[in-house]
Amino acid sequence: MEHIEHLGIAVRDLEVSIPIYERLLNTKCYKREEVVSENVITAFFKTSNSKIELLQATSDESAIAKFIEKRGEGMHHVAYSVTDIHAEMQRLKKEGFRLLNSEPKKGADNKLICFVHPKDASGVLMELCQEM
Ligand code: CMX
Repeated sequence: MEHIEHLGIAVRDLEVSIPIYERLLNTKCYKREEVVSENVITAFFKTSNSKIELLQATSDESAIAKFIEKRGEGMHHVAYSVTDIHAEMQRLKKEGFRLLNSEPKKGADNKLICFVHPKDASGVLMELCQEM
């Protein structure tokens, strides 16, 4: 695990939340991207050395829709940058962490990603991400 690559925030409506984050961070959203496989649309913000990903569900089946229904809008996941996602997945598996996907999948912003169950990380959904 290298550094926090981004923080993921679940929102109901990007049209509402993007302007809020633009005013809050004093920077424009630099990218919007739909991840069809995850049923989400994402919007990204960068500050000097940090990145925020807003996530809006595109269907009721989305993890984001379920999360918001249960817990409301807010912090959804913490993503760590890794150089070798396969090696890191192997290591975490050996350490007894439950991985939520058995193979890395393609995420937003040119990343290969894998999630670790929040119940194994003190209530925080963790994401590994490797630059593609
Ligand atoms: N952070 C912390 N806890 C979470 C959570 C989250 N993001 N999502 C769910 N939980 C908690 C629930 O509150 C619940 O806790 P309790 O049992 O104490 O109530 C527990 O985890 C199980 O949740 P659930 O609602 O019964 O199970 P779900 O079917 O919602 O699955 C999870 C939860 C994490 C396994 C599922 O959301 C998942 O596989 N997530 C990974 C994929 C994902 O999140 N994709 C969207 C983002 C994509 C992207 O970044 O591009």
